Amino acid sequence: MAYTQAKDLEIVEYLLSAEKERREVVKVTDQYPDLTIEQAYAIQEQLIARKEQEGARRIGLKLGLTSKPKQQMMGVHEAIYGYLTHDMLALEWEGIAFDQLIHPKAEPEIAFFMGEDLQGTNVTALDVLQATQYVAPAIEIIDSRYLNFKFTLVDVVADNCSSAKFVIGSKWRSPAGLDLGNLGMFMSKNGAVSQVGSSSAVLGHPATSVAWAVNKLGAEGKGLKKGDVVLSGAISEAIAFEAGDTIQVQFAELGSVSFTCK
Ligand code: OOG
Repeated sequence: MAYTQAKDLEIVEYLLSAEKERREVVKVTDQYPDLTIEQAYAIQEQLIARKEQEGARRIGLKLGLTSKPKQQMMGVHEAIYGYLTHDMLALEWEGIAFDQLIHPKAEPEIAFFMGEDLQGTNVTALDVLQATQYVAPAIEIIDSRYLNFKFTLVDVVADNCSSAKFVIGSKWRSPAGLDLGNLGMFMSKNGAVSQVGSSSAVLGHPATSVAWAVNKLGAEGKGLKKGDVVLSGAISEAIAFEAGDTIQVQFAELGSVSFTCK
């Protein structure tokens, strides 16, 4: 079927109902193969606007596909971004309820807390670091609404980049004095190490990843606001988890973050 803008709200409802009813759905491009990336971002924006109508508040941004292996896996050369809303933030000690999710996976990330507004189209990693008040260890829980977690770049953008939940560790640090471009980390599941990596996997430096997103937003006349949180992108492969599993991410210098799935 040919895509027209008139289909946007239908697609938004399709994705939102999959999320609410916790079921996988066939990807959007199966029905609209001609959907473009720009149209997918427009759908994402309407999806978030719809959540805002239902009481959600935007609290920041998340980056995706920021590592070369993940881009190669998808056959793309670009990162993607989506929005974080207040209801995605899970507290470390509360845990994550499995029965609210479809087929969740955990990713190790570095979170940035903005100490200043940041907007523009020539923003550098250094600008990002100067506008960042704190960085902290984080775990993003992605939960694609698509069947078997399989999709094209366009599909995942429309689905707000698989965003579902995130957990932030309690140790927040100023980025000054940290070698944020090369922090070692490991992610374990139930005490067994599953992934090992370095923050350099995120476009060479997580601040480069945040700068990329700011420049993308800047081209749309948008930007980050003081107080926003930004998840800068996965450092390693995502790992699947189920009820009863505990996931922990331990960073050099930044400390650790963990959650248990109930
Ligand atoms: C897309 C989102 C991936 C990341 O940090 O790479 C992502 C996916 O579902 O794989 O959040």
